[in-house]
Amino acid sequence: MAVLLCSRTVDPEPWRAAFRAQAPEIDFRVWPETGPVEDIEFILTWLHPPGELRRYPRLKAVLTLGAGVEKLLLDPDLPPGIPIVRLVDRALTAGMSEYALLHVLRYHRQMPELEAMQRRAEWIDEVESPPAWERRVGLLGLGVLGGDAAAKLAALGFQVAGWSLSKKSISGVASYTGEEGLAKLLAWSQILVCLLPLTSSTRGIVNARTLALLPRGAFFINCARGGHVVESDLLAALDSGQIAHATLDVFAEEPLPPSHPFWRHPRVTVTPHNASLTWAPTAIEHILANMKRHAAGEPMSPLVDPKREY
Ligand code: NDP
Ligand code: OXD
Repeated sequence: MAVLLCSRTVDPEPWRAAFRAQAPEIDFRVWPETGPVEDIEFILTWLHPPGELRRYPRLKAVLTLGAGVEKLLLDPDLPPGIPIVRLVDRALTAGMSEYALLHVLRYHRQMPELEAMQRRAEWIDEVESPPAWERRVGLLGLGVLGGDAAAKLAALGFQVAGWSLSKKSISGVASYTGEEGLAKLLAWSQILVCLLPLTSSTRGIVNARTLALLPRGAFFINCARGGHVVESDLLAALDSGQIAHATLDVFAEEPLPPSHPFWRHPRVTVTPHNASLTWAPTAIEHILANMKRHAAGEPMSPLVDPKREY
């Protein structure tokens, strides 16, 4: 039995080290040096060459090395009937919550304004921020990442609500579903954080219509995918003051082209798709646990449903 890391972009060394440290008995291989293809039972993948995953006759599962699967699902030649397991990595989850908290707190404490005051060497007495419990934070997506961020924001004292397909029960977090729920959540949210997967239902969900539903002067944080946002609509909303400021980690085109207006917009913070990254030493725990589950005849988790697209 062998495990193959198959990616055009992932540095194999942290994975080699993690397998050596935590599962030295496993024959760990790195594409394109696959060895005999019939040995490969599990493939770890991120941006694999399309069609490649069909070459392995004894493949038991494909395990992703990232949370988003929209690019994986674009491969028209995925091996039929082979389960795809999405990554859940406690370091990735913790890192994403740090990003959400960092930028929510930055808006809550009016840092963009304070930074502008510093640039002008301007001292204004008593710039006041309301207490956290007066601030309403909405999350699009209450899954592994959105759910953790929501719980931590609630623990800080913010009013928190989220939107998902199924109703959630997270302490201190109101749960909305459906089109009506989305409209209610948007009308309520002073700070909106996007942590949805990119699917045909969520592509372009942040657009002129939905941005107009937010309270005037709302803040927007996108740490999910660039495809969730109609960028020209967001720019118009920033320019009209409907959106006071946006923090964007992900873009329709990555790397963000040097001429893109987001780079220099006075009310946009850009980060280079590093809101949170997979951390091999912890991610391997989830991968090994799923391999053990498979060996014990138990279901692996979370399974990607290609029809649902996440
Ligand atoms: P999950 O699958 O755990 O959560 C997705 C959430 O979105 C769930 O709550 C789901 O609802 C909800 N959802 C999906 N479709 C809809 C819909 N049509 N309407 C309403 N709600 C919907 O994903 P993760 O939390 O692990 O990851 C979220 C995304 O974060 C990833 O897909 C990826 O794109 C992005 N990401 C970005 C990173 C970065 O560095 N910028 C790093 C890692 C991830 P339900 O719970 O009912 O299924
Ligand atoms: C992911 C990402 O989906 O890094 O894991 O964007």
